[in-house]
Amino acid sequence: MADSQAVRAALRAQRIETPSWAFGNSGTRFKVFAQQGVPRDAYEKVDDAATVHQYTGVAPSVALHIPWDKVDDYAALAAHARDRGITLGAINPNVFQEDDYRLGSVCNPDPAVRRRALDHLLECVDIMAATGSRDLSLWFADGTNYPGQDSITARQDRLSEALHAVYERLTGDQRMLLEYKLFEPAFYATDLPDWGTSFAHCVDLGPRARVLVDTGHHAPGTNIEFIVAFLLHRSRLGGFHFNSRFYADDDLMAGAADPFQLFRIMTEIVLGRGLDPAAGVAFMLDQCHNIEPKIPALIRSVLNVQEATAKALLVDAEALRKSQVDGDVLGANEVVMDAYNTDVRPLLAQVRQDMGIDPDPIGAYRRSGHQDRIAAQRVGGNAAGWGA
Ligand code: AOS
Ligand code: ZN
Ligand code: ZN
Ligand code: ZN
Repeated sequence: MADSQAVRAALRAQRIETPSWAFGNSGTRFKVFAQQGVPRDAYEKVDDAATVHQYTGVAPSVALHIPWDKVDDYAALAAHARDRGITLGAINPNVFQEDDYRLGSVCNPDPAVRRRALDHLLECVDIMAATGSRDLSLWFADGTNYPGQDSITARQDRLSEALHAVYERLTGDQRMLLEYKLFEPAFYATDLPDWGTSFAHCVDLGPRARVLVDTGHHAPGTNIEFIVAFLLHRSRLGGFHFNSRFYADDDLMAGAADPFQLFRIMTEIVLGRGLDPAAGVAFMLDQCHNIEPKIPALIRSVLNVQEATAKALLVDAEALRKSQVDGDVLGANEVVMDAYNTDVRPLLAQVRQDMGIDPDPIGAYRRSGHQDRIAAQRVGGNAAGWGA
């Protein structure tokens, strides 16, 4: 059994970043359902992220999306975040929501469109300097819908050119996280469809470029923990977009559909020392809450990641190693399953008490009356960007 003091210290030190867009109204291509009390601007999204941190103690930063969170003064927004006890996290550029991008952004056959997309990416690097963000999270909707529509390799070259131009702008501790996604919105060939493509570009670029694993972006049946272990081992795992899926990029609450998968991922992280800040793995959520209230849904998601982490920390690494060396297949599997089958809720309640927060974050949030207050105060909340 892992040392319980060390387990508790690791859980207190964990950091999970919330996405600003999860606080706004969202939906599907069929309907955006407006909820009461949603933020009206980036400042109120920061407030909501601070509320999630207040109740969980382990969500001290919020990722921004540009231009959904566009403000005149990013340093002022960063100061507002500091006042509320959090910081601004990853910057997510948007090169998918303009008419110009019908045939792609940085992979578009038209050089003028590529230039426009690149300018936005560079603008986001400037914003990182003002917000104090370390990570630029890049996700491209680029791809093609039909065989023959465009040259697959020419598009790879255009992508590489843009990535190099951005990479050269990074300074200090700034990094580039390159996200991949199997399909959607492109349905024939996505330009960054999988971790291998992303990894190849990152290796070309240099050590500041790392792969971003969004758990919802794989083919059904993909062994995500293998990808995680491989990338971590090569110092190319930049971070996660945690969320849950049944079918594709469903963006439901992390750990909702398959808590065992989340545990398996976190087990590879723990065994590969990926929780150590020196490993440089950013633990972020990428979700949208279309039918459930957003703040408690994000609290729930943070707790789900925390529970998976706690179970992963309980894996007896020494016993596991011994079983592996002995070729004891059943014994090794039992070590992992023993940890998974442990009820970690009492342990986490203790960790929260140690941190001076309520041991029951969801209950405490409900009892606080906060949801009713924001519903009364905030009238006319904005869509996160979808269907706006
Ligand atoms: C899109 O599918 C990706 O998951 C993006 O990371 C993200 O959801 C989008 O950039 C929202 O900002
Ligand atoms: Zn994502
Ligand atoms: Zn996604
Ligand atoms: Zn997703």
